[in-house]
Order: sequence, then C-alpha cells, then structure tokens
Amino acid sequence: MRILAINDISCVGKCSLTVALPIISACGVTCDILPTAILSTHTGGFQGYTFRDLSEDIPAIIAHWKSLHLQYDIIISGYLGSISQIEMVKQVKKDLLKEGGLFVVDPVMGDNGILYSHFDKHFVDEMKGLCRIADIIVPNLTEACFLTDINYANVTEKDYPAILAKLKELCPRPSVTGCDVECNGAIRSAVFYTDDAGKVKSCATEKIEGAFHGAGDVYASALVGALARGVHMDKAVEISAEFTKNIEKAVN
Ligand code: PXL
Repeated sequence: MRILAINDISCVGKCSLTVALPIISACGVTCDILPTAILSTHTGGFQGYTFRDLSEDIPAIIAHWKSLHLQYDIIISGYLGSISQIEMVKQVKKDLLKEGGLFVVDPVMGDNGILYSHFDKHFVDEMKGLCRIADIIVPNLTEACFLTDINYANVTEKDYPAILAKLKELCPRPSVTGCDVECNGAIRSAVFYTDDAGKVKSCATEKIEGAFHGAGDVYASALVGALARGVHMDKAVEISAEFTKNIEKAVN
C-alpha cells in the first residue's frame, strides 16, 4: 500500500502534512508527500505568517515520479493554495493514481461558517470541480455548506441528511465532520457520511469544547490510514472520529 498526501507544511500549528505523515505512517502504510506550500504557521488565528507557494516545483516533481513509474493506491489532497494547484492535483490523479485506486479530497477552505484567508467564491467553485472527480470527500460542516450553496448560519441538525444528499451530487461518498447533534439533552459531535452502499449514516462522539485547527486533518489522515488497511467505511469512520476526539482531549 502506497499513499500520496498532498498538503501544505505549516511549520507551526499541528495540521496538514505534519499531521498526515505521522498518522498515515503509524497505520503501517507508506506515505509519500507532495507539499503545496510552506508556511511559518497555519493561516487561522495567526497574523504575519510567511507563505511560500511551491507550485513551480510541482510539475518537475511529478515528471520525476512518472520517470520512476510511481503509482499510488490512495491519493489524498488537502490544503491547496491556489486554483492552479487544484488543476495540478487533477493532473496528479491522472498520472499517479493506480487504476481502481482511491482519490480522497479534503476540500480545506474554512471553518465556523467562514472561508480561511486566501479563499473566495471562485476558489469554492473550482474546489467543487475537484470534488466531482473524488471517490470520497471529507469536508467539515462549513466546507459542506460552501460546496452545496447552503447558508451555514441557518443549518440545524435536521438539515444534515439534505446536505449529504446535495454533496452526493458532487461525490458518491461524502463524510462531513463537526456536525453537532443532541443526544439525551447533551450535545455530541458527529460525522455524517455515506456507507459503501450509499446509505446515509452518522457516528457521534463526545464533543470537546474549543477550537482545534488541524482536527479535520487528523480525521482525514486516520480515515485514509484505516481504509488503506482494508477496514470498511463504517468502522473506519468510527475509529477516525474516536481518534480525533481523543487527540482534541489530549491537547485541550
Ligand atoms: O487544517 C487546515 C489548514 C491547513 N493548512 C493551512 C491552514 C489550515 C487551517 O487554517 O491555514 C495553511
């Protein structure tokens, strides 16, 4: 099993490749990386961060890998710094994903109802295009709303199945994180997802209060690691949701 993780390197901030590489590797599968940018910190909550766009290097990296006949069982893409990088990821999928391989897209764009800096409506539209060629997408609730043109501010628990249904028009297997649900008077945090047969299901865990940048990266990495090990979707979602909650608890 060989996985390619496409994401940025945020030198500080517990997210992106600094999360994907250790978690996927700990699952016992080879994880190669394609860095999209190097930042001094992630872009959420920090001011004055540096941002080196690595787009210029990407075509030559891909050309070299093609000369080595590298092929991947799973490719997962995360934070992309520009629309041209979205196009590059489409090319990476064409050139480097094995036939029958899995293409997973984490459409990293925002949180808590707002887009991260750097992103706008045009970027969202292009990200929809990348989701259309994915086998699995793993947006958080904010990103799911942007992808489906649903107003995040008006969303309540009863809307989650409809959001999933709209996401399925983009990609057959969406998995949406950060969906608050009420269980016996307490708020829990759920993942709403479609199982291998296309049925909408949810998996709730204890809700840890606080803001956790990189939680989506932890979830996506664990999910991909579990799927790479042959775990079926229901169990992979359960393992990944539980693991993410435990990490949040540990750093809280
Ligand atoms: O974890 C998502 C993420 C990844 N990469 C960068 C980010 C963020 C979220 O803020 O800023 C650079």
